[in-house]
Amino acid sequence: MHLDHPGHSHHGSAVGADAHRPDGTRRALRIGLGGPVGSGKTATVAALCRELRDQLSLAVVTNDIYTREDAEFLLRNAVLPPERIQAVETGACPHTAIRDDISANLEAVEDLEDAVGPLDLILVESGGDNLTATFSKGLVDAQIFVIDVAGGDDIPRKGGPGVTTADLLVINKTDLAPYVGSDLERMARDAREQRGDLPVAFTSLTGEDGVAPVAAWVREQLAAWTAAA
Ligand SMILES: Nc1nc2c(ncn2[C@@H]2O[C@H](COP(=O)(O)OP(=O)(O)O)[C@@H](O)[C@H]2O)c(=O)[nH]1
Ligand SMILES: [Mg+2]
Repeated sequence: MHLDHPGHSHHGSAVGADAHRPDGTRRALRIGLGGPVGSGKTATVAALCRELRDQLSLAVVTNDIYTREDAEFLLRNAVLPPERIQAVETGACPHTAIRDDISANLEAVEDLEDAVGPLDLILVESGGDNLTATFSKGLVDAQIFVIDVAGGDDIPRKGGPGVTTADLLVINKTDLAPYVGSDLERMARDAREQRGDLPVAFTSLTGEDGVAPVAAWVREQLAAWTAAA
């Protein structure tokens, strides 16, 4: 339990919101993925879909500023059938669409549940922003913040709400650490200092099964969600 992070349930897990739809059926667990542009959010979503789609009923919402590029990448790579992927175009401010005016995202989530539900899990990828973008708790039940080692190994030390409060911090592209001179030990130490007991996963999505630690965390969240419902 993390007493310094309100909103955490008594199960030692991030999820704790109302697990039911108005008609009494259990709704999907919603997990947000935020973080700077290029850190590997879409790659993480794609890898999670491949890892989980055989056991779970999944859908994805993407947020792009003016395009549908992330959704198109997921479609091109056939990680899910097209009817399970919805794109929200956010205009100039991607953080607004996941934090302040979440109506378009909520509509996308609800449309997916109506169209292809019942769903176990909906992944919502943010449009990519700076280090301050976090999801409204009205939109997602838990959030992952994705940074990468090539963005500089001082990012965990600099903190910010994403790094400090996300339910899971993913530090991606560990395969690049030797080339960009990033010190993974130092990143782990700094992250621990900022986050206390909140978990951190180091990933490299170029490797076989590189998303495994994130998938394991998602499965834990889902188990807690199902137990609560
Ligand atoms: N070397 C390496 N490249 C990665 C990794 N994960 C993602 N990438 C690449 O980084 C670029 C940006 O990834 P993307 O998922 O689109 O980032 P997003 O903007 O956060 O959604 C793409 O070219 C990916 O192929 C990784 O673990 N290692
Ligand atoms: Mg993306």
